[in-house]
Amino acid sequence: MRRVTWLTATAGTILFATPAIAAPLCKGADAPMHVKVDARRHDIIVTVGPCRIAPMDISMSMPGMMGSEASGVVDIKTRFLWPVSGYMRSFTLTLFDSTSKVLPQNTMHHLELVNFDRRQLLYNLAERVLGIGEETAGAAVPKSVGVPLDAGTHMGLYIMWNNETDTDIDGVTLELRMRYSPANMTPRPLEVLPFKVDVNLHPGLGDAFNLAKGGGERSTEFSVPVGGRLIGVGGHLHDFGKELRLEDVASGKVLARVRALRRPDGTVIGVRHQLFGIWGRGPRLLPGRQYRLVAVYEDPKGAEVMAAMGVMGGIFAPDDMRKWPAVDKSDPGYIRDLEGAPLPARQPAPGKMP
Ligand SMILES: [Cu+2]
Repeated sequence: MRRVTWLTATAGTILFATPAIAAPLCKGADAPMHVKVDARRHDIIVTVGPCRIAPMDISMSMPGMMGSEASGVVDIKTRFLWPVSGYMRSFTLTLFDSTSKVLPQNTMHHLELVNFDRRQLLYNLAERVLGIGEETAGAAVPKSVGVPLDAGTHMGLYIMWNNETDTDIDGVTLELRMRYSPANMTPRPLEVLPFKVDVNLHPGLGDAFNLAKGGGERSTEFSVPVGGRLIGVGGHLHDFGKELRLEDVASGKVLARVRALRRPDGTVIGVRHQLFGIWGRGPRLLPGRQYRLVAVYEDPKGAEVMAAMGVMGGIFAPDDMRKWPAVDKSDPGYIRDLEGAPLPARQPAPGKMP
């Protein structure tokens, strides 16, 4: 508790002491960053800033597309070592201005907490422990569950700002507070890891796709290298998205379904989550069996659907953590996913996908 107070006070003092000097733009790996452990509360507090946030480059944004997905541009890519062994189980995100006043959540467009040392269940890509969008301020899982993380794990914090005004926002500090269960907790928490399937995965190049007039479906098939149970699913869809379905290929049975919250014109407000409970009836995924993710789109006005996306995310409890495949950091896809690929000078006109 004392350490937290000290941290806030220090940030405030520095900022008040230098009111005339603008904070740096904080590009790439170049951002002031601090990692603190509040051992009494079991909190890890990561702060980034103070940073100056430049107005968004309008030429980078495309209608219906998230800025980072369109351009591959991430403002901040800081790295740090995870400070303590345990099981992460909740987070809260707060943004402050130079006077320590809380800023609206949408000052940040997107944030990712990356674990470079562990791959994703389906892909040899760095694990995304957290993904926080403009509307997410926090989330938690019960104490009986947690994401295992060891002290010394190579972590990254990727941040994309969102400044829709035409002037700089100065002195912004981002605070990500994560609660963990200690490694020696008894009973030991159920180990859970992020689950992610993308219907159109192209690491570092963007996962958007187009659909014919009125919409349609896009799907992908996959298998899992280690069995386990899904204890919750959510998803990511763009405008005109209707639902994401996880199916067993052989039986055709729908194992999980998440629906978009839509306005009558088809614009998407959000995607509903489906929680199965920790010891509940969540679908069990078996190694060697084929599964299918289907993304469904429908435009009520019957226009072509441009720049759609379909990603199911969730929480996966593996049957045997020791069977989790090792990450290959030399794989070109792994590298490209983290670096992003430079865009060609001119975007080709979006055409129909086969
Ligand atoms: Cu998207």
